[in-house]
Amino acid sequence: MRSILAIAAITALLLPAVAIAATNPPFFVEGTCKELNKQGWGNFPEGDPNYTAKRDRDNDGIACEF
Ligand SMILES: [Ca+2]
Repeated sequence: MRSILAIAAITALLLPAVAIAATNPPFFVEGTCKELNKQGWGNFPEGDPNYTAKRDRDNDGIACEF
């Protein structure tokens, strides 16, 4: 019983981190903005591994806007 509670507590602690990580990949992913947006990824700020000038056509510092 105690181990089940420990697993539940650990899961509750880790879930928000997983949700944040799933929002945008922390590494560069290949693909066009259209493809990335379709997967729910986008709005990459400058400095993000997925920010490139090519993906920021309006040059406002945010790539692949939704
Ligand atoms: Ca932009």
